[in-house]
Amino acid sequence: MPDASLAPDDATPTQPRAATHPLAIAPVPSPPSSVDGFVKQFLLNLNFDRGVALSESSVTDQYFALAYTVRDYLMARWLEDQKRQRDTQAKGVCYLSAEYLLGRQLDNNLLASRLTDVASEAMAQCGIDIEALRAEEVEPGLGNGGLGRLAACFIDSLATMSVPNIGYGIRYEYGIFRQTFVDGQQVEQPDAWLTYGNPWEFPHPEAAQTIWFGGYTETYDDGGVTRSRWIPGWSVVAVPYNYMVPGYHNGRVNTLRLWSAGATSSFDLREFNSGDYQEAVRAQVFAENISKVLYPEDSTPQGKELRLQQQYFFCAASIRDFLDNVLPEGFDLERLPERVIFQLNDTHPVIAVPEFMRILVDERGMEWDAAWALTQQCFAYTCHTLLPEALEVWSVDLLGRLLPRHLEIIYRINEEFLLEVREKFGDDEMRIRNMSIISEFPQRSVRMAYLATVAGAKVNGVAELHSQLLRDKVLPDFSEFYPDKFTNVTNGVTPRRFIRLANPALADLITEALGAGWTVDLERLRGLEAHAEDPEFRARFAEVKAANKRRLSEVLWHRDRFEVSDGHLLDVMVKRLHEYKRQMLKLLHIVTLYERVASGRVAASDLTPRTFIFGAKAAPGYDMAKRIIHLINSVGSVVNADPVLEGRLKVLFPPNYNVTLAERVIPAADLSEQISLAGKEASGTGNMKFALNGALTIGTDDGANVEIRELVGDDNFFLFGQTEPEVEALWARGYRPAEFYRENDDLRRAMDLIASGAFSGGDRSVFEPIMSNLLYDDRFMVLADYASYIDAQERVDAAYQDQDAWTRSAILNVARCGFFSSDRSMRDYIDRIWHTPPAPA
Ligand code: 26W
Repeated sequence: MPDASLAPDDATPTQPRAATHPLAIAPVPSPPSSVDGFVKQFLLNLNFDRGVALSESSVTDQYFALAYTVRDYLMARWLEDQKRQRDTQAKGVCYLSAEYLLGRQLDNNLLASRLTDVASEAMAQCGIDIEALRAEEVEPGLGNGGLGRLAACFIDSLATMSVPNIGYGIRYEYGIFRQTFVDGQQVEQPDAWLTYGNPWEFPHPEAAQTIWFGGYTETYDDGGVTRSRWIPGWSVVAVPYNYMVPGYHNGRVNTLRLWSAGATSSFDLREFNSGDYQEAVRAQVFAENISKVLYPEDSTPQGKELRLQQQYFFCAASIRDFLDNVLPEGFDLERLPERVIFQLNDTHPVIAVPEFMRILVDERGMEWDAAWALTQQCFAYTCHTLLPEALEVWSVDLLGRLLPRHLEIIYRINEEFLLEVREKFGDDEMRIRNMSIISEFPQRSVRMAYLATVAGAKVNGVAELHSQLLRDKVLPDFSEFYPDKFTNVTNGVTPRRFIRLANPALADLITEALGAGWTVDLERLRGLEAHAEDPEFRARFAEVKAANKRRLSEVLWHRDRFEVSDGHLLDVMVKRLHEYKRQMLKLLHIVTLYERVASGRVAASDLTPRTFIFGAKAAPGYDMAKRIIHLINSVGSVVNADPVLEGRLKVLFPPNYNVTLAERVIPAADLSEQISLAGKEASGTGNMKFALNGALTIGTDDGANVEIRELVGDDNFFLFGQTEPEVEALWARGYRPAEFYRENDDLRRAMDLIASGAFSGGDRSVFEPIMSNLLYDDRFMVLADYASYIDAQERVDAAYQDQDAWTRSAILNVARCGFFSSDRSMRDYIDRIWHTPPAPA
């Protein structure tokens, strides 16, 4: 490890340059929004930035030039917004998130800036197929799943609602792994998304910051007061990369700032001077490692040192960036709560709390109590889970080694907090131990969720049920101690990406029926209720769905050589592979249908034709999840090839499910599978996307399903399974899955068929661990909900027979789900947590 008692750094500070040209007071205006203007700007970019003539240009050149052109149109607005923000000093949101699952940028930015048609026409005039350019974009997969995609929806909504916001995060060099299947088994490949460069980012190496780690602390006398200070041991630099976040049709552009890690140049210099070139390179590599790769675990944190380094790296850079560069010089810190709220997206950025305290107390000389009072106003925490194993903890050992001063600060926060607890609850040692930010077993560690709860002005869950369980089950002592701290904000999704972009045909139909305002006022979808009663509208809606299925079919053929048969019910389960989400329940349904026909108990002609689509990545170290993927693929191979089914059941598992594929799959779906064990899925957001695109949900009483069902009505939702209290009661009585197996004929046959090796070339060992898990050791009670699930699927089959009634239900789902716009989520955050007014125009 490089030693570093070097001066806090050598990166040249940027000097604000005086504006000398008359144009310097305002940004260069946007190019004219005409096809000619666009073509000209595009050719300029192609020639001057890519250095090629149109006749010689590759698709990559053309894509880059197009992206630069769209950027050019947004630039004036972006610069104006940054200036406005500096001038008005309005309160803004700093969203701290380790993940942003953005999806492709080109279409989104065209849509936001009203350039979609102009760009298509301009490309056509240049003899370019814009579709080929769209396909050229590699999506930035800087997130695992729901939490990362939620962050992307939120920053879209904030920009659209003119709320000042900076999204802070990490520019991973490698995002979520690319999934391939080899013999049905998941194989991970690195996601080298930056290979050809990224036209959407603006690197600012001159604005790099030094981030310190390690070392030790010492006390010193400060005019009679004993203070502590940190003598760090080594450092890396954090280079900001800025991304535009355009609002929809409102001329606003916010900023997403992602940090990339590099070596301080002092490293190279010192080592170079001492002649150790190899060592200099090693230091470089060591530093770059920090932002090298996104951790692909999405629920069980591994407690890896590098992950803590990532977390501190981006939090320290972001807090300092805000205090030093966003706030005006000499800003009175006492007024900070009027200027900013730091929203903690899960526990991943919670190390920002002791970092903020350290800056205020150690660097700015503020009294502890004053600094703590500020912290408790400037931070808020969102929890995204209910699984106890997903709550992050860091061992004191590791924290003390990597961030010794932060550990001291956490200890002090805890000490003072526990004193308050004693004051309120008395010396109830059991309770003190339960509430301590430091846990003692199995090793002494810091509970980051507790730290966030104590530090935050507010703590929120992400759906009504989740927030209630958070209060009652996960943090009951805390909700008693801080009765007003806990609140709910139900998740939402952006209608720009998930309706307008993903489902243009539906968007056009809605606009025709309701006018254009719904894109930013999604409750207006209510107006569709009346149209649901109009047979002609239903026919057109059904035609949109059919067209979306054909479009998906083309995509899957092109991508994976899969065929989607006409007239099939499209039954879709896309989400991370996790036992609690219960892909196995879906699979048991499929095997049941197959077994009934294969055994001759049901005629193939009696089956409702269905195509099952799965999309799911498993964490590379999660063996059970990977085995389930293998089983899905194996069942698919057998079912798809067996003539006994007469082509009436198909199982498709396109690899590498991502945002781009989601945008094609969701609009085509008839049935949305949301089948987690009640009390385990915090919210779900896929469920909202499907309902808004006119799929009906088969789901448990879990997460946001509860609210979807309340809104769409029982007649338009296929509910099954135990409720959360029923789950609790069954656990208390003792869950004996083998009894369900013994007593349910269909279930036993399905499981026996899997166990017999029918899907593994006769090998009984491959899937045995899955079967014995379900039978003896399943925390997620798959077998307990099987009968109810099969029953609900039979109701689905029956309902699907009446296509017109089904379509009516689908329309009502769209009409009644306007609540699930992320614009509404943002309003709730603003009202309940942030108290940020929209920036004045
Ligand atoms: C490796 C540590 C780790 C742990 C948890 C990484 C990432 C996570 C995330 C919290 C996983 C996640 O995406 N959670 C999902 O968040 C969504 C947005 O709130 C919810 O809709 C989902 O229910 C929740 O599972």
